[in-house]
Amino acid sequence: MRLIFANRNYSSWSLRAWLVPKHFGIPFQEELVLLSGEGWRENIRRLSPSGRVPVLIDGDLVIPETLAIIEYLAESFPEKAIWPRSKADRALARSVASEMHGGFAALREAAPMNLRATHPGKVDIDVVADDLRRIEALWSDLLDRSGGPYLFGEFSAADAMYAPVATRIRTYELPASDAAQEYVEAVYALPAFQEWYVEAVREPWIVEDDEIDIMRARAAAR
Ligand SMILES: N[C@@H](CCC(=O)N[C@@H](CS)C(=O)NCC(=O)O)C(=O)O
Repeated sequence: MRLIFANRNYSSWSLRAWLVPKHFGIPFQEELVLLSGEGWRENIRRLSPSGRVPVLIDGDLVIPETLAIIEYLAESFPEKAIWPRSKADRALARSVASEMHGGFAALREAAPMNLRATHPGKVDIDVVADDLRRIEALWSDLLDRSGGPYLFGEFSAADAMYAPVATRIRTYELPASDAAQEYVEAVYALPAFQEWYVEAVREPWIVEDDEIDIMRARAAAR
């Protein structure tokens, strides 16, 4: 099984899909593609029918889309609690994972994942306030219910989906309650996350569209 993913520093969907097999000890080959440089889009298109990564390749099967990759892994390795064990928790975990997948566009656009950077005060909080409010409420309900440290107690696919949000809170020093900060720390403390992070901060490539200083300069020039 091969997982093709993009720049560890910037690619939030890649991080989500990678954390699951890595945390659950599922063997897979890793293949990095870049989101910059000549011909990068064509290169991804050659490997992924959607032209996007992550993409999981298992024999003849080529699966793009993060949630589909996670479901495929969960079905292939039912002995691993990729989704929580209880039916009610599984329903809630899938619900918040879908909410992440389809939502929070303002936060994703205004605060791109950038693991190696520290950019306090550069995100317009008014733009992301609604998304942050909902994420805080969702995290706090689930953490109260489970007792933490992860959304359903043990780390699950739901946490993989929200890990990039945790990094945005840290990178941009977004306002967050104590409980949310504690959750951010739990994400950073996960050994699989650390493995990704250590590699991410060493990457030399710059993706201009995901650099907030460049985004702000472009917006100011408009
Ligand atoms: N809906 C896709 C989104 C994947 C996605 O947008 N990936 C970005 C990298 S984080 C990408 O491939 N971008 C390439 C492009 O936009 O051309 C998923 O869930 O996997």
